[in-house]
Amino acid sequence: MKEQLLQIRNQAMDSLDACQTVKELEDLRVKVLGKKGELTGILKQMGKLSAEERPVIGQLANEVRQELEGKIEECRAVLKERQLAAQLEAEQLDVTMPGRPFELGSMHPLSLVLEEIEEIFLGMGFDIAEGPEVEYDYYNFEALNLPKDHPARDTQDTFYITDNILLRTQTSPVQVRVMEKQKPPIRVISPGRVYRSDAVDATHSPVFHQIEGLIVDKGVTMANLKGTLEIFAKRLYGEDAKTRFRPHHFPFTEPSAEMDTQCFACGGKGCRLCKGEGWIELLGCGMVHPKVLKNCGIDPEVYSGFAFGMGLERVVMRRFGIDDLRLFFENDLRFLKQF
Ligand code: 2NM
Repeated sequence: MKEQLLQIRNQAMDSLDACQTVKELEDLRVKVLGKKGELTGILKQMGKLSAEERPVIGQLANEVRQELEGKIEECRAVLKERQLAAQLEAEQLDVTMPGRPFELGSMHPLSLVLEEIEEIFLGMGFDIAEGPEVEYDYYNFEALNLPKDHPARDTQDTFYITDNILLRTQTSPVQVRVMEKQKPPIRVISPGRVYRSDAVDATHSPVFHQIEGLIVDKGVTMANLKGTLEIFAKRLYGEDAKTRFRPHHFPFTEPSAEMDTQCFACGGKGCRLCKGEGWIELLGCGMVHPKVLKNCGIDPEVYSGFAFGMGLERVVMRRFGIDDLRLFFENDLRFLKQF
């Protein structure tokens, strides 16, 4: 029996050294030390032994068990470590690999100049107001003193959605909404997309951008209008910028005017850029018509105001020497990357 025990021990020791995985090791442990294992098999035969032999063999069996258990745990630790090392090797990340390349975008030229203009007016105490692009006929025309038979309401210019709903042709409806909601003093600009049913060419697009402005308070005069817009022109084009006002007509203002800036290319002598005029139109403006104030719930006997409006595209085209409006809307990266 002693021989058997030693043989089990020696065989198990050899098999242990050959184990490659934790699973193999566990199988071996069950085979030798488990409830139905080799060592247990020996112990079950202890009854056959004499009273003298029994404690000797018993002690030996315990020693073999302890020795094997110790060795198994040793092996288990080594194998676990080896397994972890192999896993870490297999899942290694190469942190020196180059990342996926990406391209940095740039501001659209319209946004670039719009932000600049917004900053100028914010600096003069204006707020920025926004409103719907799909608008009621009332806000786009009626409230602004454009009667039903006015040529600017012609279906040739306006995209109608239903009889009384349309795509706004200007951003003034935003200002009508501000005047309805807010008591004077009012000082807002309203930048945004507007729509006109025009065929596309180098100077026309069915969608373009306007910036309109409005001040309403007690005692606002034409002098305030001129002063404010002259300062705006100087902030936009430099302190040397020269301006002039010409009489004009808009249904929503009375009196009305257009403001020109002296051509910066020729200094007013007349050139290709200003078409020989020496001046370039920048914006339309005027004192808000009393009927418009009244339509918006503001008493024209107490309050007065001035308003103005300009097209963003033309300002940006002049700034960067862009000769075709379509470039703004075609999203050609060769164009956009230049800004
Ligand atoms: C322009 C020219 C002149 C204008 C008028 C108003 C409102 F809502 F107050 F009546 N907003 N914008 C206006 C006046 C716009 O654009 C060329």
